[in-house]
Amino acid sequence: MKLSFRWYGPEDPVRIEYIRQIPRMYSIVTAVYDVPVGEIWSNESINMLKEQTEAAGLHFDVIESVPVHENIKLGLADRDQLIANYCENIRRLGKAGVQVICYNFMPVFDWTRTQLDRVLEDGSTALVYYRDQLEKMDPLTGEISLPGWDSSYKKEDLVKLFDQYKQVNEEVLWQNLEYFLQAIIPVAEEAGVKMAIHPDDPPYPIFGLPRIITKEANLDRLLSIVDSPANGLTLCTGSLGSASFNDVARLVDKYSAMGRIHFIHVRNVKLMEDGSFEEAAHPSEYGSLDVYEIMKCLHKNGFEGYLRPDHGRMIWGETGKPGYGLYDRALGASYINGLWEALEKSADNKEA
Ligand code: DNO
Repeated sequence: MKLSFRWYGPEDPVRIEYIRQIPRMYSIVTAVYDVPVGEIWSNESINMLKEQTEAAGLHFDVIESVPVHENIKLGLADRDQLIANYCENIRRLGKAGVQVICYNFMPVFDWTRTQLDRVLEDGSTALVYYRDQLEKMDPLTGEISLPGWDSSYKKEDLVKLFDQYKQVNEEVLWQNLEYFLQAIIPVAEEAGVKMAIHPDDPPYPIFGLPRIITKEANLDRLLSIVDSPANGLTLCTGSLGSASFNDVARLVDKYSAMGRIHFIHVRNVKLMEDGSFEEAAHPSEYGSLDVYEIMKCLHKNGFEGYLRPDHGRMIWGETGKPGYGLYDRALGASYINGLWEALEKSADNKEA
């Protein structure tokens, strides 16, 4: 397991030097943010990030994300050009030594929450998704956007996009994903890069938009579209775990045994009866996921991919990007390190 941490580049209030001080930290997870979605990343920007990362003593191995332009997801006429740009980004990143590229195929909205600063019992604040709040949200106002997203839309864009997506049901979205994968996976193979799709968060359609990277049958389908190690998963425990139909530990076991998890986001989530959920501190007892069991499955299957602690709460007075502060994510990393050491040592004991 290679421990990693998301860093939003020099603009991130969390300094890379601080990330380095987290025990066992190995790689940065970052992206080029100065280029609109769909365009080619300059070698200069890529190399600058690489240099900054390496100067801090960390690896530049994981990109999250190279975002997919909506016209690719919609299957519009200019998709071939956009896919060609995407392929060029894969090549450039491969050349810079990048091992894994995370991306998603969610129409319009990336991960979605209804409140970013819900005060929990201990005074920390967390991101939450409450059904009753969701029902009151109007996606067309342009007010829904999260500070961790790679892209955001203006009101006019949204009205147009919602209209265009009227033609795209789940099956059409699958076809568009298939078209995309058939084009990019051979390029990734050649560039020595592993593509790792992020599941939809939450893992079901919202605001009438289709979502397909949601559950086991669909993950199987995704992996079978191009049966290559370069076509893999970012297994996000919190995203898949925010629906009770997903048994996350079992999915981790299954796909890590197949060698198809290249990147895993570990966080805990507390599910409510009505399908609402709250993001929770990483340890198992705070949420609905058995994080020990998840780590055990990775360990048993000899997981050598990248793992990052995912969203944290805001604690100790920290302010910044909701979900992406330093402190609680660092606590998450330490907890994960502790579980991993225990797993390593108990395996040694069994062998002895
Ligand atoms: C949320 C993140 C996602 C993820 C994208 C991948 O915190 O995990 O925004 O980066 O879905 O493309």
